Amino acid sequence: MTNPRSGADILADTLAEFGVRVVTHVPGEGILEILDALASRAPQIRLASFRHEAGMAFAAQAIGQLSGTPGICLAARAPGALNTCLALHTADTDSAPMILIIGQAPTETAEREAFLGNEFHAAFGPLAKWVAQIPDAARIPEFLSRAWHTAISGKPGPVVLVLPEDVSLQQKVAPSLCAPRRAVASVDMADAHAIAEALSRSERPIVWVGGTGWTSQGIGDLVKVAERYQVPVVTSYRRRDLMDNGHSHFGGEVGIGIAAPLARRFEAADLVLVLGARMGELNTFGANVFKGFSLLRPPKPACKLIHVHPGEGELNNAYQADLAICARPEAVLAALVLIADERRGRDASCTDTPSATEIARSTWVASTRRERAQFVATGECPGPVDLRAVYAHLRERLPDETVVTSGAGAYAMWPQRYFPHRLPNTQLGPKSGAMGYGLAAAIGAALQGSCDRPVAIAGDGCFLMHGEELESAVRLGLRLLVLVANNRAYGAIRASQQRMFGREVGTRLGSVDFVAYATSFGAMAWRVTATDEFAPALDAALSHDGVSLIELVLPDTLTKPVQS
Ligand SMILES: Cc1ncc(C[n+]2csc(CCOP(=O)(O)OP(=O)(O)O)c2C)c(N)n1
Ligand SMILES: [Mg+2]
Repeated sequence: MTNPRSGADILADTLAEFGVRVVTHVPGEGILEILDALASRAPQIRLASFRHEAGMAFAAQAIGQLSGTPGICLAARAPGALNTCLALHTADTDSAPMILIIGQAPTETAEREAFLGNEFHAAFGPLAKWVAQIPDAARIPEFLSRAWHTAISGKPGPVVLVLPEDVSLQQKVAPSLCAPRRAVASVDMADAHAIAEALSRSERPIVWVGGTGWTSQGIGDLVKVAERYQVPVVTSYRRRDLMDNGHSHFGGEVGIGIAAPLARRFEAADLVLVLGARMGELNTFGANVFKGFSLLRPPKPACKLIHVHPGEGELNNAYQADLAICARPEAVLAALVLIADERRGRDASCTDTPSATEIARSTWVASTRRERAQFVATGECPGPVDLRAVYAHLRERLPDETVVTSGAGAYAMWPQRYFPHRLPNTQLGPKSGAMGYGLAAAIGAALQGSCDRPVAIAGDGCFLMHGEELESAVRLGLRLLVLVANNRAYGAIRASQQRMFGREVGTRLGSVDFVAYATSFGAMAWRVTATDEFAPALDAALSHDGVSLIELVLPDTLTKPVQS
């Protein structure tokens, strides 16, 4: 464009040119010009105002994770901006692309301890992939393009752009740009053949998938690889949606709460092929131990380890892989499908008698599946509300594409065990362990249009960390459902205190009337005190064209499911 425009207009135009459809925010000093400019791009860009910066940033994180392109949020100067820290940390741990744009005090006040100012490089440097202050309105498209690329490339994550007020006001000529496409590292065919060979020679392999940005082609190829090579597939913590949990080759989920038989499978495995997953502490918890790096022994596990990840910084960290490949997992899966098809064509004329290795591998797949089926069919839930029945019924009633979110707490381990996912991008749960995430993430999913009615599952503690966003959801006219598992306690922490000290300190919570709380914001709400009250409450909640909440009244002592 050849006409001078204000910095705020250049930013709004560039976001529109990049295809951004939603910008979340809490208004305030430093971003008033930007909000005003964005308001004139409606309805192409929807501005969604939140009650708390954590809420708007969690929502942007969710949009980024679901869409694969950066979720965009706007925060006012220091107090607003600094409220987003946990959401940035969550975007980092969850590999979710997002861009936080912060209004900054005018440049003329630099180094004078400006009111509401902050040195954002120092504050956000450890949390974001890149923090940059834009010095000139003419360079806004350039900075946004680089921020976009940085957020989606390698291991996706959060980027922070700081825009001083005077730069928003500058009148400059700036270029028009399109959003940069993800630069995809492809895989060397020799490496792909080496992986195919390792899978074919293995008797007890595990394919472990994780990470974000998966294409539908990649999800389809994953199933083909599982079936053609006869391998069980497990997912990273809170990425159970990467494979249909009902598939004959789905073996479960690693991370906190891993099923004991699955952990034993890792001890017995002769090959672990990791595709897109991060091999940090969270994903390597052992069974019944709150401790990472137990699933596989660092730095060199007993089995052969092949690790594929698009971010080179994720490779050869705590674990040294026998083969470390910097590539998108989908590229490797596509190559493996190709190799399997070629082999099938070549071997078509030969007799189809399976080798001893192939028989061993099929037996391994079937027994992994049997153990998984047993894990989800067993266990008990004491008290008048049987959470097993609640989640079974919820699964039955919700469409497969429903996005289900959660935060942190013992309550989240019930859906983890008893609520299966069938489609990709239907699960959002913070790998950071951020309480208060679920409702805001569900709002993000609703704004993104990922499904008709996202469902947030929260504990009483977790929900009230950002329950105020119910008002945002009602005001924004969204359809969503919140389940609050109310045990009047920080139950997960109380359980740890009981285990470690034999007593509890500061983990008992007061009684809250969640139905009155929700209705005060304009939502509809129901209380469930016995299992058979859940189905009618859910019917009513799902027939409400707006925000619904169901409080599940649980025993004080109820925490996570007990592993058998
Ligand atoms: C923001 C934040 N603060 C503190 C914690 C520590 N923490 C983890 S779980 C938990 C209790 C969660 O309580 P609730 O949501 O009621 O679930 P419950 O464990 O009772 O099922 C706490 C305090 C955390 N993970 N995140
Ligand atoms: Mg609780």
